[in-house]
Amino acid sequence: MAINLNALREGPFESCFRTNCVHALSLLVFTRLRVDIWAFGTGQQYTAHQSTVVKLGNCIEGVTMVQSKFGNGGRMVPVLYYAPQSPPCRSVLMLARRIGLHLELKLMNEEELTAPAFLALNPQHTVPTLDDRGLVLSESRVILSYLASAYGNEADLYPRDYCARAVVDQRLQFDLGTFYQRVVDYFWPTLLFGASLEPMKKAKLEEALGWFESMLKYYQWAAGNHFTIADISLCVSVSQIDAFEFDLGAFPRVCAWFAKCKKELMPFGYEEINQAGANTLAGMFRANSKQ
Ligand SMILES: N[C@@H](CCC(=O)N[C@@H](CS)C(=O)NCC(=O)O)C(=O)O
Repeated sequence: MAINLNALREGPFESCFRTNCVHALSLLVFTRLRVDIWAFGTGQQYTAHQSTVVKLGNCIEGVTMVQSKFGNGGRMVPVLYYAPQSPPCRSVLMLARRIGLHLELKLMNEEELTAPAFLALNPQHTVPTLDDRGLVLSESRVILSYLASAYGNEADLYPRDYCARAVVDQRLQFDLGTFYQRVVDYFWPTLLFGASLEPMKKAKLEEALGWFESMLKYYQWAAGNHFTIADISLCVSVSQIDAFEFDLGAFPRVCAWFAKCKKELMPFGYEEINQAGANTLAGMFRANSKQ
C-alpha cells in the first residue's frame, strides 16, 4: 500500500512536513510489517531500521508515526531489560502503560547484569536498558523522553515546543542529579549495607525537597500545567521516600502534587508496578536498618 504524499500533510504526519525532509522523501508503506522510504532522485531505498532512521534525521518523527499507526504486527517490539523493584525501571514501565506501548520485558538478576552479552549492550550494567531495534539506551529519563517522542500520542507528555520541553528536561535532570541522587545517598547505605542513617544526608534531601516545593509554586504539575514525563520520574522518587516513611509534612505542595500523580498514574500500574516495587525496597530497608 502506498501513502499519497499529500495525505501525509495532515493529521499525525504533519510533523514530517514541518521538517525539510518533505521535499526529499516520500514514505511508502508496503505492508503492515515494514515502512519503506524512497529518497527522490537518488533511487535509494531505505527501510525503517534504526540506523536508517538516524540517517534520515528529521524524518524520524514521521517514520515512527507511520510505525505506530500500523502497529507492531510482526515487527520486533522494544526490549526492556529491567528489575521490578528498581525505581528508574518503574517509571519506564508506567510510561509504557500510559502510552499503550507493548514492551518485551527481560527480567534481569545480578548475574545476568554482568554477563558478557548484557555488558556488550550496556557496559554500565544498569537497568533499565532499552533496545529498540538496535538503538540501545540506558538512563531511565532518556528512555522516558525517547519512548514518549517515538511512541507517545499525547502531545503534552513530552512537549515539542522547545521552551516547554526545556522545563521538562530541567526537572528530569534535577531528579537525576539532585533529588533522586540525594534519596540514594541518604537511604541506600542502610538499604544495602545496614549502615546508620546520616543526619547530614537527611538535611541534603530536605534541601532538595524544599527546592522541589518551590518549583511547584507556580505550576499545577512538576514542569508546567500539564502532566509530563517529569512527573512520572519525580513521582517515583517521592513515592520511594514515602514508602521509607520519610516525613513529607513540611512540604505541602509536594504532598498535594504527589497525591495528584498517584491518581493520574493509577490506571497505568501505579499500585502493581510502582507501589509494589517501593514496598519491596522499603521491606529491605526496614530489615537492614534493624541489624
Ligand atoms: N541513573 C540510572 C540509574 C540506573 C541504575 O543504577 N539502576 C540500578 C537499579 S535501580 C542497577 O541497574 N543496578 C545494578 C548495577 O549497577 O549493577 C537510571 O535512571 O536509569
